Amino acid sequence: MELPVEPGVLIGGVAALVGLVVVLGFALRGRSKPAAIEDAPAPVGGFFAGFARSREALAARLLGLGNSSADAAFEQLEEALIGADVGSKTAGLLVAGVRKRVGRSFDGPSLRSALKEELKQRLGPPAAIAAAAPELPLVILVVGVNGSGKTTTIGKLAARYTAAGKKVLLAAGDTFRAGAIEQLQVWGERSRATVIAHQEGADPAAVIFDALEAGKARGADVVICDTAGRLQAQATLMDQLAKVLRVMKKSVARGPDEVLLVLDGTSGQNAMSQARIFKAVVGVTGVALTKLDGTAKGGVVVAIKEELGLDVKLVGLGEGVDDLRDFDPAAFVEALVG
Ligand SMILES: Nc1nc2c(ncn2[C@@H]2O[C@H](COP(=O)(O)OP(=O)(O)O)[C@@H](O)[C@H]2O)c(=O)[nH]1
Ligand SMILES: [Mg+2]
Repeated sequence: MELPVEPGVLIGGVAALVGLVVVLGFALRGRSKPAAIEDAPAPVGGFFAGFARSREALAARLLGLGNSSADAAFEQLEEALIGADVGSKTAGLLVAGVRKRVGRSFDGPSLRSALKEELKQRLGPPAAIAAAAPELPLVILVVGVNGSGKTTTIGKLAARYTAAGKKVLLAAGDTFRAGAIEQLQVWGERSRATVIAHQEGADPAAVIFDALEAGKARGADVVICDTAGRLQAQATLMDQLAKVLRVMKKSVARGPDEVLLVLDGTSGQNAMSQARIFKAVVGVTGVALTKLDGTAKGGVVVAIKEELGLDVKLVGLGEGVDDLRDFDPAAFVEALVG
C-alpha cells in the first residue's frame, strides 16, 4: 500500500543558533567586519528575544580573546548549543566533532559550515512516517503527554491521507480527558475521516480494538489511534498503554505499523525525559515534534536522534490542518545554523 509522502519542507520558526556562529566568526575575524552581524538572519520567536540581548555581550567577550581564542570559541559554541536545547551531552559531542573538522585554524564561515556538516551527519537522511503495511489497514498509534499536540497532529495527518484518497478511521482512545472525544470528532469532520468512539471513561484499549476491527471490516486504508496523555510519570498511563498494545495485537497481530510519539517542541529537555519513558514502554518508532512555530528551541531534535536513536519524522508548525510537515534534516540544519 502506498501512502503519500510530502516533499520535505523547510522548518519555520527554528532558529535558536542563527547568528551565533556569525557572532563567533565576527569575533574571530576582528572588529573590521561588523557586517557579519548584520548578515545574521532575522530573529524569530522567544529564544531570540533573549539571544539578541545577550548577543552584544557575547561578541564583546569573544573580541577580547585574541589569537588563542579557539578553545574559548568552542566553549561559547557549546554554551550556545545548550541554550538551543541540544542538551549538554549532545552539545559536547557536536563541539568535539566540529573541532575535529576545523582543527585550530578557522574562521567564522568554516566554523559554521563544519557545524552544519556535523549536524547533518548526525541527523542522517530524512525518515518518513510508515507508508506501507503488510496488510491493510496501516495502523498508527499516537502517544504523548497531555497537551503535546496528539489530537491536532492526528487531525492533520488524517487530512493528509484523505486528501490522497485514502479511507481513514480515527480511534478516540483518549477517554480520560473531558472534551477529548469531541475534539477528535471535530478533526474527523474537518479531515473527512470517520471517528470510532465510546463514551468518556470507557476503556481505551476497547475503543482502539473496535476501531481496528471496523477498519478491517470497512476496508480502511489507515487507522490512527489517539490515546490519553496523563503525566508520563503516572504508572497507570504506562500500564494503560501497555494494555492498549496487547489488545491491538488481538485485532492486528503485527501490532501498530508506527508508534508516533508526539512531543511539544517548546518543552525543551522535558521532551527528552518523556521520550525515554514512552520509548521504554511502547517502543516508539518515530517522533512528531509540534509547536515549532512558537519556539526557536528546535535543538532538541538533535538530542532526540543522538541520545535516543529516534527520528523526528513530522513537525507541527501551527494549529491549522495544513501545518504538518515531513521533517527534512538538511533544511532543519540550514534553519538552525543559518
Ligand atoms: N502553535 C501550535 N499549536 C499546536 C500545534 N500542535 C498542537 N497545538 C496546540 O496545542 C494544544 C494541545 O493540542 P492537542 O492536540 O489537544 O494535544 P493533546 O492533548 O496531546 O491531544 C492545542 O491548543 C493545539 O491547537 C502546533 O504545531 N503549533
Ligand atoms: Mg488529545
